Amino acid sequence: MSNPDIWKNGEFVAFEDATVHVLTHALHYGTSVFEGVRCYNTAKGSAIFRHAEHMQRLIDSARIYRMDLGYSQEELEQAVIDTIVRSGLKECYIRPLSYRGHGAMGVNPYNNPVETIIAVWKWGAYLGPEALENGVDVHVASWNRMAPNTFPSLAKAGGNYLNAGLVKMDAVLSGFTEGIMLSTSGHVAEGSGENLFLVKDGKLFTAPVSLSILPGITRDSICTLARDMGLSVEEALIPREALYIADEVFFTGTAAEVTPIRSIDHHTIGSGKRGEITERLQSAYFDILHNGNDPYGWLTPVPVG
Ligand code: PPE
Repeated sequence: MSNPDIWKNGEFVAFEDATVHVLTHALHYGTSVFEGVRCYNTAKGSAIFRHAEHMQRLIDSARIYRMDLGYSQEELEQAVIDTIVRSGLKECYIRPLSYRGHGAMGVNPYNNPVETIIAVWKWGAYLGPEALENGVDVHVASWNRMAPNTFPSLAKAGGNYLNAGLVKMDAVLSGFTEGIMLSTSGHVAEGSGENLFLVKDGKLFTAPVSLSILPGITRDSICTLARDMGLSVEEALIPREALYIADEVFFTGTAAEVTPIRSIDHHTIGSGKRGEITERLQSAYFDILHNGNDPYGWLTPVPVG
């Protein structure tokens, strides 16, 4: 099957034709904002997980960077649905991206048109096929998360991922699956493409948004699921060494879903197996995504196929 058509500035173009000029502003200065969303082939039909929240975050990211997308949230939501339907994919990863195109060179982003594309593709388990069950081996990254008031972390911007890419390359070169970033204050922040939760004595802890993390939509979903199970969830300043003595640690993200962490800096976490609370939260999360049980109204049906 050929690659799905890409939605670009309101029209569909063939995958091969969805190109940009080499003087595209975003290539030179990182001036793009994007989203990562998943559509699941649930037992009740294809559905996008937390579609409105993702499109709202795209709009917020654009607002922070003074980019006028030229589309309403409803139009963007519909464009995503149309792109999926056209692809025929019952299940896919969705990548909306808005960027400063080709206009005037120089740092000043004004005078470069804002372009928007939506691409979809099949994307399996982000951190490896066995990661969801067996967990991943990670280390604490030598690169920190950006300092507050440098790069806005509430914007999911292309430029932020230069930092994430350094973290990921270091991890891979050292034989780990992922790196955990500390904040500039030395507290546990998040992974290169995931938020992080720690479980200690039956309670969940995760970094506050003020540590320059991306406010993850999966993070928010897991907080809700955990609280509704009667578990305590606290946003806290987590010291690095608390990771080593945690009972359970796991990543959350659209791509990574809920991935257990098996070891950190060669310290085995808990028993070295997926923890009980991690497993309960994973099951609750997948019950929505796989079985289509949706008590929170988090699924948007997509009439595909
Ligand atoms: N932190 C970062 C830095 C991040 O990139 C993501 C998502 C998250 C946390 C989790 O956010 P959310 O998806 O809303 O729960 N990372 C996206 C991109 C991954 C990629 O390699 O590309 C994703 O998971 O879609």
